[in-house]
Amino acid sequence: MTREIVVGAAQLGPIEKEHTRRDVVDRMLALLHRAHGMGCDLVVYPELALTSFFPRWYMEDQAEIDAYFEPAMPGNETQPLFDEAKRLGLGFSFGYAELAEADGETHRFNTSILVDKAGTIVGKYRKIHLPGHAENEPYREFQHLEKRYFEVGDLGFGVWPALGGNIGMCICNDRRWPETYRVMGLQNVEMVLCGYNTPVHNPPAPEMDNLSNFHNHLVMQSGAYQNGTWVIGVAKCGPEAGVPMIGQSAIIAPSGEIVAQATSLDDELIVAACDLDRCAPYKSTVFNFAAHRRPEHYGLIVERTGAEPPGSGG
Ligand code: CDV
Repeated sequence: MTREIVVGAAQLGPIEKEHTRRDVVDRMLALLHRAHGMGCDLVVYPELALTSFFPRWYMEDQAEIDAYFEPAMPGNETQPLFDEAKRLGLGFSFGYAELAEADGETHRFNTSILVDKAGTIVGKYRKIHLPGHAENEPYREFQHLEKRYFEVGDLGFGVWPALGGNIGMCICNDRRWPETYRVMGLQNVEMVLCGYNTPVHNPPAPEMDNLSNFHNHLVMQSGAYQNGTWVIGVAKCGPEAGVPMIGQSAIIAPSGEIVAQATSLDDELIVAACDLDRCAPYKSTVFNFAAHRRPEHYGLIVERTGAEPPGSGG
């Protein structure tokens, strides 16, 4: 018997400032229903799925900023998604801006959750690789202020037993870093869920703009193959607030091959039956970590030269 998870990658098109949570949840429910009709077990939505990608705007007023955050999950607006997914027997995952209270202090994270078929949140991840900058940079056509609005995630890259497999999460920029997949690979991950908001244009490095789609797939396909895992990459895409963002959401097999890919820049569901047993041949041969990986010989402890790499980030 195969260990199969039928996955729906639920790409979202643009969400504008004036769209309410209710508007967005209605769109997510429409994709959920389509996924149910196609026999899905799990529906994966993008990073910061509930609102427009607000780090593109410089804001100083904390109340204005906090209007993009969720103080509770589920909250009033997201409860219908939890209820309907549970009624239909579907697991799901999505990203949101999390307002968390701990030890009398307020924290803000770029977060994603994994919800099982019973409607229970079984996994939470807080984005670690926050791209962009913390201060207004007026030279940019649009800002990327994740470093202003979020703290670095404090939960590590977890892997959870769920839906019959080992499932991990990362968020957008995390997918560009090999450590992301490897840390989960070392925990025997079989499926990595990754939502993203990626503008076509990168203000500090415009010469890379025409490679945006290529780099998106390059990193996820490499991460899948090098760790023998499925990777589900899901975009929020299209011209949002006038900023074009890439789509090409993809379901990627442990071979590194793309088995399903979105073709629009709008709300779209792509579906694939993901056999988790396709991970084992990679994990037990080419990427058998115990047999072949030699971290003790990698020379990780090096004397610092004092030279810092050029540039301050993207
Ligand atoms: N949301 C993101 O993390 N976006 C980055 C952009 C800024 C490059 C990404 O890596 O896609």
